[in-house]
Amino acid sequence: MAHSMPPKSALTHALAAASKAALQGPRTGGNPQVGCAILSPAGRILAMGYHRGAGSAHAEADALTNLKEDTGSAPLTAVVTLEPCNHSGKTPPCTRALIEAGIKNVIWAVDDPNPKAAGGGEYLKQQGINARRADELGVDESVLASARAVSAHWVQAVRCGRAWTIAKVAQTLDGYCAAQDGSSQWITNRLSRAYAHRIRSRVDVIIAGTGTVLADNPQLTARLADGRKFPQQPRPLIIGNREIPADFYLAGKAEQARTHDLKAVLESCYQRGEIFALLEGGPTLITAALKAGLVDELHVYLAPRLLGAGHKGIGDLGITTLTNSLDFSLQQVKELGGDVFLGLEKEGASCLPG
Ligand code: AOF
Ligand code: ZN
Repeated sequence: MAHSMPPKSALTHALAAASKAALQGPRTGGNPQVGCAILSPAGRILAMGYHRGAGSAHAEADALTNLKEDTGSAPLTAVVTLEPCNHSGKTPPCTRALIEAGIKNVIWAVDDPNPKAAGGGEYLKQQGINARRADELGVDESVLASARAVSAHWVQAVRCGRAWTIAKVAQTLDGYCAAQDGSSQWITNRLSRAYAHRIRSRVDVIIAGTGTVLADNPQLTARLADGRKFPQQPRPLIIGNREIPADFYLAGKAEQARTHDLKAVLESCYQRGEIFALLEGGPTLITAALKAGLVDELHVYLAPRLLGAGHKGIGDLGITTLTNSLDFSLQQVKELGGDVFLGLEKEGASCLPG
């Protein structure tokens, strides 16, 4: 039985607010970004909360802490971007916290794919709470889509058991990442490089092949133009068998996965709580990742120059006919001081069921 549910428009507004609040939490660190709004029976937002990362209060608990108004026995509603958890992990179950706080309606946008925490909705129903997923309630579709987008990468990482993988390619208009003599610093301009560093600060782990490490001696840190480091640094990881000389930046600083099994490496990243992996290069690693269907997101930095020959940014994918092309959908186009950035996501073929 519905306990005086707020009107649909108020639920839509609350879900939009919860999605916005969720994004205040950290993207990296293994836990999802989650936001929560507590509503009065009339649909007024009484409190907001969001999750501040692994080990800290969940969004629901944070919102309940922020609920200062004495609402007596009024039947309150919680609107959450993710299904409330039903487990004791680093924090106690949110289902119980919501019930104890006297919440009567619980609405969420996305089912929790984590088998350890899932089932919160069912449990709430068994306890007599009116627990419903937002799509059953006619909440505005575009607001629902934004709410799903908040945790979509985390959801896919949990379902696939591997990190969401971004591949980066910096190349000329004709697809070269280095000239015939191997010179490659710098194909793209300063603004492109600054943007790429910002992306580095938004991932958990940054992976480079031994070829690139030996050729470029990179630091794989996220830096501002003046050399200062972003507060959030990705973990550097080298993949491949070749030895890295002791006088290289990453020698002794980065772990080396002495394998070519990228899938296993991405699975072990997920196991240690890393949700976003950035494949920094080079072409061999990126090409192998594309061939293996492991690239979820592709970042292409296009410099307005031609080389006509040289080393391709992406190598032979073993595709011989157009119908077998690897297709992406365009998410973002950005002009960066004459360079063009394309942010793309893989079409279909994800490990999501259905
Ligand atoms: C979060 N924040 O706001 C919600 C989450 O180890 P724990 O106790 O922090 O539990 C993490 C799991 O709890 C997470 O994988 C997800 O399934 C669920 N919900 N997690 O980090 C939140 N509501
Ligand atoms: Zn929880």
